[in-house]
Amino acid sequence: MFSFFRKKPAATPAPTPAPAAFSTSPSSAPPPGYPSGGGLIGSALVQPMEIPVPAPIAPERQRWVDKLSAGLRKTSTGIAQVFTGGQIDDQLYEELESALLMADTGVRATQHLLDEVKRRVQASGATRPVQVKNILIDSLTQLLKPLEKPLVIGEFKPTIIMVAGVNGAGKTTSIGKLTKHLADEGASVLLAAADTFRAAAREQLAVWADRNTVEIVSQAGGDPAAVTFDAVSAGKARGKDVVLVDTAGRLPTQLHLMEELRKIKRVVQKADPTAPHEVLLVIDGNTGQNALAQVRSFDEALGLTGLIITKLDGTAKGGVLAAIAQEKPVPVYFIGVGETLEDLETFNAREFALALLQ
Ligand SMILES: Nc1nc2c(ncn2[C@@H]2O[C@H](COP(=O)(O)OP(=O)(O)OP(=O)(O)O)[C@@H](O)[C@H]2O)c(=O)[nH]1
Ligand SMILES: [Mg+2]
Repeated sequence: MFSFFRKKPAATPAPTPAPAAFSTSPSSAPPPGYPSGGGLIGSALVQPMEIPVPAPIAPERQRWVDKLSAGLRKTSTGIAQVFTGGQIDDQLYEELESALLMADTGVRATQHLLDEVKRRVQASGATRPVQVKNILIDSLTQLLKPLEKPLVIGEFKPTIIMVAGVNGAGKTTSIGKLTKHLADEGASVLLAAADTFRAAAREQLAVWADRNTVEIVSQAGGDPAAVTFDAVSAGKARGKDVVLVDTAGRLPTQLHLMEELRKIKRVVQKADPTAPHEVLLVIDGNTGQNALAQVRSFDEALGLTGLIITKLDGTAKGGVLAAIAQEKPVPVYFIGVGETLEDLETFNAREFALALLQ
């Protein structure tokens, strides 16, 4: 069973899932029609080809992967067309390069994937474009794997989570969805309405608090750092499991607002020297290559521990996760594919690669 969060302390550490996503090992069964363990054709010893075949998705995740796949369709159609021809040639690789760049995979990640795919196509003796696609799914999975990490709840009580990002990225909505998942798993949550900039922001968070019957700390026209200090203190005093701090949207170029974020972090530390335990950046999946600049700037200001990528429904720029993995691999805790509660899920590299390419 997949869990939304990892709870600590666990009675026994959860076993790390075996990365047996694809049958790439030489000992695995060869594709039909190839001799197992090699065979003689004429005077040449022919080894079975090592062409990865994607393993099936866990049944309980299939619906989610279908939804992710539908959301990523605009990103995936361009890439899928590359593999519709009859042969593997320079044109295929050129088209693959353009398609990956168009999907906002970025120059470095695109080059990495191309090199990797070419190397493995040659090593495996693949002859059909569909085999190249399977190799690409596997290579993309490997590239994205370092981004996979569960959010740990329970190691600290309360676990203080700060959420930041540019305007409209989906911070408040993601906090609402997270609250629902946390509350469903029995965790007590307190919300801090530290977006004191927009009047409607407090109300928006209060709606999520009501919906999930969790407490909220907010002040009309208050200072965001003061609200946060009160919330962290209240979270400790009331024995909450999690305090989620919603901050106002801001651009990394708005230096005074970035300084305000640093101040919020400092007061969190004053209220609880072990905190914040998580500093999350929410990124709109339509952002494309600018997402990398956002990750770098917010990381420099706050020291990010994780990302939430929203709005992967309908984006043509889903390749940006590969760019993040290649250039600034901050873990992706959750991805969002819509506005409803079920539309936020944990990030899994293989699911993402399959949803994008299969
Ligand atoms: N399609 C889609 N819409 C989303 C997703 N996540 C959030 N939204 C929508 O994006 C809009 C902005 O979401 P908010 O949660 O208010 O964004 P925010 O980052 O808190 O915005 P500010 O506080 O104004 O900076 C809302 O209309 C959300 O419903 C998603 O995964 N998919
Ligand atoms: Mg908001």
